[in-house]
Amino acid sequence: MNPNDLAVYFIMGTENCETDPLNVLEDALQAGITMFQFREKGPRALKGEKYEEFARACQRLCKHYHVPFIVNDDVELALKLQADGIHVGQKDMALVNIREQFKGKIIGVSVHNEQEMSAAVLNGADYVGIGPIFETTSKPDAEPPTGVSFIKEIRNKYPNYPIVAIGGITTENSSEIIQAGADGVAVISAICQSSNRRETVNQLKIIKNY
Ligand code: TZP
Ligand code: MG
Repeated sequence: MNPNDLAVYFIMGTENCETDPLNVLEDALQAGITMFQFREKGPRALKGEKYEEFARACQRLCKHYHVPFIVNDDVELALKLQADGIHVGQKDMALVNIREQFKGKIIGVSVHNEQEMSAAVLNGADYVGIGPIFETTSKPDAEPPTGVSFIKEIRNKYPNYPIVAIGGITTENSSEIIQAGADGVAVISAICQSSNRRETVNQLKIIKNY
């Protein structure tokens, strides 16, 4: 995959939005996000037909703006919709099984330590999401924050691997994240809760200067 696609990776589900989620997504796409992850989770998550309809509507928007549409966790939905890719955590379906079913698609994996990182690389992930880097309020069961030093460690070991950092990333700390070696930032609240998404996305999109 092109690591530049990870520059501003927006993740969202209805639970993350105070206004119409499709408006939030379109706003974010217009503002210039480079990748989108459909992550419909939590107590208010849509189910059944409504869930699939919402996913298809998000996918249509992403197609219109030529932004990759990635599905979180749900292998069945990703295959049914022929999404551009899938993102899985450590507790989701094993990477080796997923690769078989997603030939030519993007596969992302969340990693929290070096062991998980080397397993992800070995098993053919196209990119890794590392974090949470900072405290986050968007994922109640998140692991403890690693701090930016973890990005540096991983980048030193894997100089060319596509890495996106996640967890508590804001317009104030995104430059620190990129300087530490990440290809981009994955965010929920920074964009969902922004009152000026164009400005937010511009500020999150740091040009790599190394
Ligand atoms: N995985 C690790 S932290 C996180 C996920 C999905 C939530 C990130 O949300 P925010 O609001 O950008 O901290
Ligand atoms: Mg998961």
